[in-house]
Amino acid sequence: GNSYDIASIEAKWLPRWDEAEIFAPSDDGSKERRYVCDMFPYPSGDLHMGHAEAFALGDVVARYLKLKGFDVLHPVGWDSFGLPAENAAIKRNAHPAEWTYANIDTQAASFRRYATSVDWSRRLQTSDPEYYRWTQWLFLRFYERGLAYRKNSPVNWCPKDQTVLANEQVINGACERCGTPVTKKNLNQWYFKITDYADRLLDDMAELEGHWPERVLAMQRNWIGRSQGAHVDFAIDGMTDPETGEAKKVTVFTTRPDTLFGATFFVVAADAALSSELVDPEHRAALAAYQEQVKKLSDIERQATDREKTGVFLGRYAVNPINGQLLPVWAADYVLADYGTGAIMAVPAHDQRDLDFARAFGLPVTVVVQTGAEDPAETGIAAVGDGLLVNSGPLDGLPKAEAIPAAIELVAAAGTGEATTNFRLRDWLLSRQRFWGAPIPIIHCAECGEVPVPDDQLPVKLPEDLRGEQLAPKGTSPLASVADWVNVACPACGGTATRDTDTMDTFVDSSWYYLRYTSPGYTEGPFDPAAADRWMGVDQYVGGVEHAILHLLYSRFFVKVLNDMGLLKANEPFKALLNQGQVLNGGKAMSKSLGNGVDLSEQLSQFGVDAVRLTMIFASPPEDDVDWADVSPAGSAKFLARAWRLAQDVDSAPGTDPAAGDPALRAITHRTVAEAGALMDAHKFNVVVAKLMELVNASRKAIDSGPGAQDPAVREAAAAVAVLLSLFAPYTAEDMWERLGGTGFVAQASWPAVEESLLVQSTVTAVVQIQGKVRDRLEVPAEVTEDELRQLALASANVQRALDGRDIRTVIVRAPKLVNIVPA
Ligand code: ANZ
Ligand code: ZN
Repeated sequence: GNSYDIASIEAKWLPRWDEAEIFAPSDDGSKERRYVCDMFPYPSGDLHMGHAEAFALGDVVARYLKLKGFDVLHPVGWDSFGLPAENAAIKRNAHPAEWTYANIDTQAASFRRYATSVDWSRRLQTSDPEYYRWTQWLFLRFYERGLAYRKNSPVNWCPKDQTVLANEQVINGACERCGTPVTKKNLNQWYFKITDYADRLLDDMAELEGHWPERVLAMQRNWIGRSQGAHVDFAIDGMTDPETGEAKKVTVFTTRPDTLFGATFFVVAADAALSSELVDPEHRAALAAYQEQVKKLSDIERQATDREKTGVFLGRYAVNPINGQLLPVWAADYVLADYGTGAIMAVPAHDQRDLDFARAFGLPVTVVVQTGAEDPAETGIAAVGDGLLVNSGPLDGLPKAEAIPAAIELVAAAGTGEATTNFRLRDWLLSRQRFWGAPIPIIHCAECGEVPVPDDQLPVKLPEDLRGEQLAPKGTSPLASVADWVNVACPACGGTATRDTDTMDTFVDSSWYYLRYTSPGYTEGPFDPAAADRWMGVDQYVGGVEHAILHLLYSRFFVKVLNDMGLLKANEPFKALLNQGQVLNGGKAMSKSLGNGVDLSEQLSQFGVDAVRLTMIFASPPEDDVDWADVSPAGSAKFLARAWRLAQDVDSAPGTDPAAGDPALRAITHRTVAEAGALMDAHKFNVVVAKLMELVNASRKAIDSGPGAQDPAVREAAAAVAVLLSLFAPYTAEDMWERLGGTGFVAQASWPAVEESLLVQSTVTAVVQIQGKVRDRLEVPAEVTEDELRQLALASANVQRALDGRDIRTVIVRAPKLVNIVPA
């Protein structure tokens, strides 16, 4: 029919695409490869508006590269382990797999309907045993290399979810998932030694510069937090180390060894074992009480600069190695147990936190750098700037930059210190006391200790019969209660042993899924190294900025380890990263509590998939937020109908030579295609849509009041619209393509060829006057610059003749239309 009915167009094409499966890459080397990957979704409920935005963007990139002739890998999968599934299972007395796989089915159907150009044959789910077998295999390879280890230490504990959390999962002191304030608990936990890679994770960011959003790079840099400084040893007066028999030593980390002479007291982290070790009997009770208080605080709260300083004197004195001065030793919460050495020399004149503490407890303040600032003891403002050293013996007179190495040399010569680099990055805590994750493939044997599960016994599968209350958090993993799962023979000695009952953080699963996509059925390893080398790194990764730290850093770590293992040539997982903006409603993030959620499936039913996709893309540049209250999917649908009608109206035979067509429309078509290509490369997708709208208007005008529907230029324009539109609105474009007699599916078409001769800029007539009298008329490009036009005017034979050798006083240029020459 001749009316645009998107519902029937969708119903017509979806099954045909499904059947044709045109989005699998050939992977035969006949074309250059490109890998476009969307961050895979978590299967909670159906797809939402945020997914619609992200997947539209990834799909536009993938479809564009395919039209441009690349062999494109664009896969799909699900990040399907995790707490929400477990919580849902507890509530519904079900197994987490039931909820998970039902949601995946729902999302997969929506995904197909959304017309994403993905290769369904590579689909994966991280909770499939065939997948987590290899997650466990990777864990064991890390373990063999000493990159996975277990230690007892204070960890972030969510009292509600009854599980540990990585530092990255604690947001402003609260559990990322449920918002409950996080506490500390001493537990035996598994870690990945990501700190071994801190330097490389930082230095290799140079390769990503310009291809990743700068703010993401900045966040990673800050998270890794490399700082150069020194370790300096302080002896504790009157205390001997029982092990060495020598004086007890405590090492501090400082970035300002130049201020050693300004140290007036010494602080150890209240929650570090060290403070209990150092405290004298008289102050033990006070310390214990203080420690109880500190336990309740998050690291963020502890470091907040505006908090009142608290602490306890430990009854001891540390000896400053540079001048022998005795410094009172305090325990306080503003020093963190797991940063540096957990102990500091306090220099109140030049460090604000130390100054606040000194003022709270009446400790002395000694200025050692003359910064020009007023006395910190008076103003309460630490002098952090540059200056020359004073009160510092051999360092006096040196500027800070020279005093730092000089001070390090002094302590090094005395054997009491050395230069060092410190990182903020901590090892990755990966064990979770929860059920719905990959079990850690380790067996604990009283005789043999930790014994890896042999590779040929992988996967260590989750029991299938736990449900409901049996999964409820109890502080230990629910797996611990399944006796016939836990008790096994030791693979080494055959004696009775028990399985590790923790599961892995789901960020382990998502650290390598993009590698599995390159060879999803591979049975010899997590991925076929040859396939991974063909496709990696990902040319365009698309996903939310909420993953700026955790997921991206962990994936980068995994790739570097795999590279070191010789399994992978790539050194970085994602060559380019695009962070889509959020979809808001009324200027605010959609949320249940605000009641401003917009249901994706309702939008799709009301306006059609194409209109929703187009609206997402047209609303803003990809990185910017889209406010759904400000956009018009109805307007998008109207435009799509207009585009679609062009193809209906074309009235020339397929295959007619466009060269015979209207030159003006042809020029617009070819210019649009050329500009669209450049804009796509620059990720200005919204501007491409605007250009496309102009082309549709020009084509409509050509039909209605121009050369008419039989002109071959109209057919050419409509075909270009169909191909370009297929990036954003695949259903409408496909239907146009069919009507125009295109071969195959529009997604298999080529990006339209641009005839350079048609790109010649349009010209205008410039008038050249001498003293107001017209002397010449020049045909010049509409985009001519003032300089160019001046040159052209002065070079004109008519102008030269009229000037007749006279000097020129001034030339007034109004590009592109007028030049006025005033002779001397
Ligand atoms: C003396 C000093 C004097 C310091 C001065 C700073 C300024 P970044 O740059 O973040 O690495 N520090 C060391 N370990 C700490 C811990 N566990 N908890 C809290 N603070 C700690 O910071 C390094 C500086 O932070 C170190 O240098 C130390 O204070 C403090 F004018 O040493 B400084
Ligand atoms: Zn054993």
